[in-house]
Amino acid sequence: MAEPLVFFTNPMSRGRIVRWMLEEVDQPYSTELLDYGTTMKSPGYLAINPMGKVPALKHGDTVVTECAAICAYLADTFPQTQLAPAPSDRSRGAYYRWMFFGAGPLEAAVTNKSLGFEIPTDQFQLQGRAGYGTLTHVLDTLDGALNGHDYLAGDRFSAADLYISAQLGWGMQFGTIEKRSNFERFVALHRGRPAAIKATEIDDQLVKK
Ligand SMILES: N[C@@H](CCC(=O)N[C@@H](CS)C(=O)NCC(=O)O)C(=O)O
Repeated sequence: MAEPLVFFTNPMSRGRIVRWMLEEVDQPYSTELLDYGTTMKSPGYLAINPMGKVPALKHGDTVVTECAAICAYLADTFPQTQLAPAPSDRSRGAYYRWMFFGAGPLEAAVTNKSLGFEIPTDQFQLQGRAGYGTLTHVLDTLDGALNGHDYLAGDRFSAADLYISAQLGWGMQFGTIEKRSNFERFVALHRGRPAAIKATEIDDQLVKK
């Protein structure tokens, strides 16, 4: 019998990324809703994620936290979905590259901007020490990768497209990422997928409750 998938989230969180991925893999899962500051910091949940943050995924006895890791885990656990290039496929390199770029430089640069902290473009020493350089460098790099391309790894949709398009979409919506034509095209393309639409509907309904 298949081991149960349990998804810990709050509908107003990065958990939306994982909900989209869960809908892509199309396996049954149950959702445990957690509230900020209360159940998210309860001893029971801290035993699952000592960070007291969502999202988290439990698959049988396996716990995975961090959006990118959960997406990668689901893609590898359900290879029939073809949401990650196979290990023997050379586009696995690009897949890793952009998954880690999203979880590292992009996430850090955008979070810092949302907190009102940006590395000045004339502070070359600081740029050298910060893994992301500047937000502009990060966005220019992504813009270049997306220019003329619908997919970041190979010629089909992967978890890297999901993860990066979710981040770009949110960033542009909340004003932490400037709107650029390549970003808008990429986000519109992938967020129009049936699984993305369904995931958004589920979380929007949960927010209304
Ligand atoms: N690096 C984590 C970030 C998780 C995170 O910061 N989640 C926020 C919601 S978007 C959270 O749970 N905040 C509650 C808190 O820290 O108390 C990931 O990628 O999953």
